[in-house]
Amino acid sequence: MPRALITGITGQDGLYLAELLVAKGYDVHGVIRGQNNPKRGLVEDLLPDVTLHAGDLTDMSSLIRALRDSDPDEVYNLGAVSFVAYSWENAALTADVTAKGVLTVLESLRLHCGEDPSRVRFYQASSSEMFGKVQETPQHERTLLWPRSPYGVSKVFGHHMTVNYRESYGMHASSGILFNHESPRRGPEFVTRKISQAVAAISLDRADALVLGNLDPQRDWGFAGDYVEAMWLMLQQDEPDDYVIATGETHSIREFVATAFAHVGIDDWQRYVRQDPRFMRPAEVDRLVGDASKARDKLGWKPRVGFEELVAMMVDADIAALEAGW
Ligand code: NDP
Ligand code: GDR
Repeated sequence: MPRALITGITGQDGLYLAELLVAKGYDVHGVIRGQNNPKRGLVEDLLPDVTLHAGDLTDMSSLIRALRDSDPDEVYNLGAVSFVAYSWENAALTADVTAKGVLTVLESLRLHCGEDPSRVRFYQASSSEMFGKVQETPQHERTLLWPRSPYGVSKVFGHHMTVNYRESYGMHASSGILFNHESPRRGPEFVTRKISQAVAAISLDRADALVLGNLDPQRDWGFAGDYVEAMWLMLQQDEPDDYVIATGETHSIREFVATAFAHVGIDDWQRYVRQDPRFMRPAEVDRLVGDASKARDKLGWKPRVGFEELVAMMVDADIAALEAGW
């Protein structure tokens, strides 16, 4: 039975990845932080066979213990301060967790592996935010990185460290440069979930406004369930490598809003939407669209869920949750 250790198991991707690995017959372990993490119950209910280890990306000894106790074949580093807007308010914390945390995991793993550095395979959750002020379109694995936020800068550090540990020590370390991926499990601070929750509430007459920031940015949005499969595929390759994971389609926030309202039969969505400078960012990433042809050719990966299906899935899930009184 293969064993996997996941950091960030309480997050959107951690939950989908853990489900995928359990379904594939893995013995799954997760790192959980905090003395009374409110998401522990969620993980335990959803994934009763998963073993949780107390740990934090800023605490190396906790990671060494988690590695020793789980003895994994594969490590997926998904833990991060992942909300871009928050990263300006907490830049140093973001650097500690999202940047230096990657080095801490890599170094713990290198020590854990001893004589055979490629014994445990490693996945780093890199991001399309590294492309930031994009230097070419669509973005691919060799596109110049130009991050626009403390989060993006931190992800660039983690990405280069992963490549560096692969090149320096021969570790089987791969980096997935994932474009935005969403789901009904997306945190409510991210724009897609904020929209789906508000549209669901408005459609049930339980709210009358949706307050957003900039409606012009464009994102390449896919479904998180599809994207965790790409993470797993990367670690099944003989050679470690870096891969862009994306749909190749881009839509503006405005289009996401219009599609979500249209799904509940509201065409005059403008009457519900207000803009507030509070949600504008000091530097914006205007337009992202990824070229995932390397992943398609080498991993045989392609996305299954399209844009409209994704929007409908999220709005429907939020309507169901409201109706069920969750
Ligand atoms: P989430 O924000 O949903 O999850 C983040 C996870 O990181 C949570 O489990 C959180 O734990 C954990 N975490 C935060 N701080 C620490 C810490 N100090 N020590 C240990 N764990 C910590 O993110 P997603 O699931 O959406 O994303 C997963 C990864 O992929 C992240 O690294 C993100 O930056 C990256 N990424 C995400 C994309 C997306 O579109 N979703 C696209 C590209 C990259 P807790 O519950 O305790 O807060
Ligand atoms: P992003 O996701 O920054 O792309 O990072 P987010 O959903 O937060 O923002 C997307 C775009 O929407 C604009 N926007 C708003 N955003 C939020 N959160 N709230 C608003 O009210 C709002 N109004 C407009 C933003 O300005 C931005 O342009 C996500 C995270 O998951 C990262 O961890 C990951 O690396 C990247 O995706 C790829």
